[in-house]
Amino acid sequence: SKFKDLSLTQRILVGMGAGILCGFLLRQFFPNNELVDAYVIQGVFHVGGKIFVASLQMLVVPLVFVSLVCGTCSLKDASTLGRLGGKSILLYLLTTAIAIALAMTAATLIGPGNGLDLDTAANFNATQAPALSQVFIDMFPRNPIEAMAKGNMLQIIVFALLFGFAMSISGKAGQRVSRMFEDLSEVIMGLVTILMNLAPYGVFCLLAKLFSEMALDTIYNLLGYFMVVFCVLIIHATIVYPTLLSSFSRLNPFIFMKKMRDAILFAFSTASSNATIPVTMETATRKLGVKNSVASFTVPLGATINMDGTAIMQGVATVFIAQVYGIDLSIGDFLTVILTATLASIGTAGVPGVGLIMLAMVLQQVGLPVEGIALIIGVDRLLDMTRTAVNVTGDSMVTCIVAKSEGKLDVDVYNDASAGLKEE
Ligand code: DAS
Repeated sequence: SKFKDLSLTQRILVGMGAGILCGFLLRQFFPNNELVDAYVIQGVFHVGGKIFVASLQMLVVPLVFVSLVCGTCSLKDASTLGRLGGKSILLYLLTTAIAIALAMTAATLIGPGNGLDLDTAANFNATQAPALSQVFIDMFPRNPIEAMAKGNMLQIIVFALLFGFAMSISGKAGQRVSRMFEDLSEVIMGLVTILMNLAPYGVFCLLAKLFSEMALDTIYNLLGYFMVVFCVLIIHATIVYPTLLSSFSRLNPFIFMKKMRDAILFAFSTASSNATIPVTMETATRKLGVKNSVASFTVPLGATINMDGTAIMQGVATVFIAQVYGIDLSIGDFLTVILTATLASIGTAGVPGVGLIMLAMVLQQVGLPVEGIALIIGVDRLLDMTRTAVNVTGDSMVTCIVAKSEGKLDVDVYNDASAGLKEE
């Protein structure tokens, strides 16, 4: 019963700590043990982790569609929507460009790839990320049910915006439907709260499996690359974001980071911004006081097009690979990487490992060997988890700035330390 008395965040941290410890112990005392591997690691941990992530992903489409329809319907006029869209997209692209510029500067100054002769034996089959023009064409769903079945976030966002706007101009019928959607939204948020209680067990399985299989020696001989990415991620989240948040919106960044803990832990454990959307939405609306009409738009949009953490990895990886292959990057190449990585993040969903797929597109743009990705795959999982936590933090930070600028952030709720906790 002591465990039950802990807050959700504390229970998640216990689950993570136990998972990491258990992973290390299994790796230490039962290395290459078929039974342990088959029944414990591939059995309990793998299945448990997959069920946990799937249960979160199960909520994403209904939650995003219903809350965005409600949000759009309550906006009433298209000009507010236009302003919301403009501000959030501009801030998302700006923070991503800052992130990648910071990353490339750090990697160039530190030079983690200089003088390294790593064997590039492993090869990497680069699956193409979509071209930007194709992304804009694909934003409009030919079949909204198909878009939902496939979880195509941008198509769901576009359909929900149109549907919600149509409701707001449909008089009585629209009002009746919107009341139903408001109730549906409440029920789905109730589902989120239920599933969040599964988190300690889910993150235990995810981390136990990860740390029972992680070959730490790959991190060792890629320590330079690993540390540069990790440090820039931490700097971006703890210096750039608080600076932007306090200068753009006068909100206390310490309160923000404290309230973001659950969403950050979920993003880190699942390495998926999309799977974390339910928690990010719950955090933004119930803990940070953001009105649903803003969060329902900026959170799913951010999870799809805003990936500052990913851009940081891509910036460092591009410079690192160029250094390993002894290729000099010109200023033009730097700008190309910044533009390509920022635009590449628009077309890809926030799921595990998508950063590497986009990196292939960036490397091709500057004529670097794509197989250079094989150099860094070994340490990508832990970096993916960390950069996903930064991606989600960036989405929420822009959400707060945009909401505050539109007068749709309840500052009393934001400053109330206990806001949103009673539901747990
Ligand atoms: N895991 C991706 C996300 O969910 C980020 C990445 O792959 O870089 O945001």
